[in-house]
Amino acid sequence: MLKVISFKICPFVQRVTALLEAKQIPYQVEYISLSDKPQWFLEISPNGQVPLLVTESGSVLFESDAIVEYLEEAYPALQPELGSEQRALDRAWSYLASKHYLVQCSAQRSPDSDTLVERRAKLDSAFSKVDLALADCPYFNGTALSMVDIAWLPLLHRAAVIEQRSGYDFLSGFPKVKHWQQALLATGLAEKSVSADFDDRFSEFYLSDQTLLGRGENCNSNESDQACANSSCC
Ligand SMILES: N[C@@H](CCC(=O)N[C@@H](CS)C(=O)NCC(=O)O)C(=O)O
Repeated sequence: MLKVISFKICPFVQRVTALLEAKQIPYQVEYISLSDKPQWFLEISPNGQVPLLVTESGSVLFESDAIVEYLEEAYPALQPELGSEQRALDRAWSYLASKHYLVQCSAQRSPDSDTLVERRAKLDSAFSKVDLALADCPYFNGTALSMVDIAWLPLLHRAAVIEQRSGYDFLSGFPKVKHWQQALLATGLAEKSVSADFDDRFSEFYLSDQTLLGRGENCNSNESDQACANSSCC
């Protein structure tokens, strides 16, 4: 059986597990601590990072882009009918998502509002581009789930957890992305592709009292909307 070496709140891992779930490919998960990487992991991971995918033949694949391409080629494709151009476009839109995983991580960890505004601007530029590219269909390529949906899922899932737990909406101003987020969450792939304690582990790290969002001092949270409307903070 395939095995994924994982860290619980890693978005690059979630892209891989979401694809495995979407394709209904059985797999095992082994979690490691990134602050105390086990020796066996360092020996098999060329970049010292998760995710790793151990294939049925025992090869160790690394780099999430390479892993999802392998899964798309080696197992029945999500959209087998796509031509080369569309596949290239899908890879490019997927790249726009994964390039922003760490941007989102750092925005979520913002210690103060100036930092959040600055980091959010980078995320907004990606969300605004994809908002323009989305049609009125539930998923990126229409009614069938695509590789692009899988790549954006970690960003949209994290935005949902942040909104649910802090009231702050990273997707405000992007109505089509918001619809897309709801359609993707409705598939159940977000929960299935993370551990049962994901929301708590994620919140412990991103919504601690060291972060602006964790302290509830942000300006578009539900609780602070009224206060912010009456002050110069936003
Ligand atoms: N380019 C890598 C990035 C993966 C990555 O950044 N993983 C993080 C966790 S989210 C990691 O393993 N960090 C540990 C480290 O860099 O030492 C990929 O796409 O797989």
